[in-house]
Amino acid sequence: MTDHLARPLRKVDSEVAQAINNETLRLASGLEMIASENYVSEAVLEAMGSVFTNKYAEGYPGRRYYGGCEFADVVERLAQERAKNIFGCDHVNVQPHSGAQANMGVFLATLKPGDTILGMDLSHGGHLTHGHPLNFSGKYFNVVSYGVHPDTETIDYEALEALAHQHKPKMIICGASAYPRQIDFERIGKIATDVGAFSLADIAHIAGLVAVDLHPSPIPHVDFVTSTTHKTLRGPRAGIAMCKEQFAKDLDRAVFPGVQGGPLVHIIAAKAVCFYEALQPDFKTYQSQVVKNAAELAKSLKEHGFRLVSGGTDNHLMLVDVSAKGTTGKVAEKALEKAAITVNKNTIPFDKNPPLVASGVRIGTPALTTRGMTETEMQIIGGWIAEVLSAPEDEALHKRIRQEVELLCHRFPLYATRLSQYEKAQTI
Ligand code: DSN
Repeated sequence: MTDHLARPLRKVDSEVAQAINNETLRLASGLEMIASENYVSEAVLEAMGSVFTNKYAEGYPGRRYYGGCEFADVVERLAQERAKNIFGCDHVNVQPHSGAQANMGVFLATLKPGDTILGMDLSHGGHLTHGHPLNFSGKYFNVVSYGVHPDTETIDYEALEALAHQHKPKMIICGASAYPRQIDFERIGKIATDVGAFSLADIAHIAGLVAVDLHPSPIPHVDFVTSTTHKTLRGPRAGIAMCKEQFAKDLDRAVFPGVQGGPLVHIIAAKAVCFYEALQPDFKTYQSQVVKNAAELAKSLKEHGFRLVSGGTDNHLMLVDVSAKGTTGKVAEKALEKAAITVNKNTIPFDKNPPLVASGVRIGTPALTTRGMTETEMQIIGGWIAEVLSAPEDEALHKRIRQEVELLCHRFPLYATRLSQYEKAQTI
C-alpha cells in the first residue's frame, strides 16, 4: 500500500517533472542577472527536499507544541547558532518564511496600527514592506518616506533626519532592494535614537556582503535586523529576524504565534546548511568576487555609454537608466530575455514611467559569480547587453547573442548532475 511513496516524480506527475527539468535547463543555459537571485548548492537543495517537510514544530527548540521534535530542535538550534556566529547578533529567530514575514514580525513586536513609520520609498530603491500603500505596512501604519537626493541619487540623510524630527516616527526602517551604494546604518541608528524611534535594518540584498564585512554591519547600530536568506547569502527562499537581547522575547512571540503557525523545518534545515557554507573561508572569496564583478560590469556598461544611477556601484547590483538610450525598462527586460540574459525592469529615482514600464533595469552579479564567472566574462556580458539594448527590436541579433550566451554558459556548468539524470530519464 505504500508503493506510491517510492515512485519518482517523473512517474507520478510528468507535467511538474517536465517544468522542473525545463527550469534547470533554463538556469544552466542562460545568464541569471536578477540582483536578488542566486544558485543554491546541492547540499542546500537536499536539505530543502528532505523529510522535515512532514514535521509540525510550532514553538521553539525545547518548547514545542508537538511531539517528535528532537531532530527539528537540532536543525533549528544549528541555524540559530550559525546565524549568530555569522552576524554577531544577540538573538536570532530563524523561523520567518520570508523577508516580508520577518519584517511583519518586527512590526508586530514593536508597533500598533496607526503608528508612524519612516521608510525608504520603493521608487527610490526601498521595499514594499517598508511602507508601500498596497502593502500591509502601508495599510496599517502612517507612512512617511525618505529617498535619494536628486543630484547624487544617494540617500539624502539630512532630509531623512529632518523628517524624523518633524514626524517623530515610532520606527525608522533602512535597507533597500535597488540601491547600489553603501548604507550608513550607524547614522540612521543614531537618528532613530535621537528621536526615540525603534530602528530596523532590512539587509536582505546585502546580507552576504555583511556576513564577510564587505559592507558595514548594522548590528551594533540598530534594534532589529531582518534578511532574506536566498539573495547574496545563497540559501533557501526564506527569512530571518535578529535583534538586541532586550527584544528577544517580543520578537519570538511576534513571529510565532503572532505572524506564523508551524515553521518550515525543511527550510530551517536548509538555512542551517547555508549558514554553515557562509562560515567557510571561501564564502568571503565568493562575496569579494561578487563585488569585483559588479564593479567591472558597471565599468563596461559605462564604457558603452550607459548612465548608471548614482554613477556606479559599491555592492552587488547596479541600476541602469535605459531611458537615456531612448528605451524603457519593460522593453529592455524583454529584449535581454530573448538573448537569455535575465534581468528585471526597475524604476529609477524620480522615474517618469509607471513601475510596469519603468526607466531602468536592475542588474546583479551574485548568481553568475556562483557559477565561477569573473571580470573577463563581465566585460563580454557588458558588450552583449549594450548590443541588445542598441537594437531591442532586432530578433536576429537577440538570437545570435543567445547562442553566444549558451556557449559561454557551457563553460560554467550548473546543476550538471541533475541535467544528466534528466537526459538519462528521457532515454529510458
Ligand atoms: N523582490 C525582491 C527583490 O527582487 O529585490 C525583494 O524582496
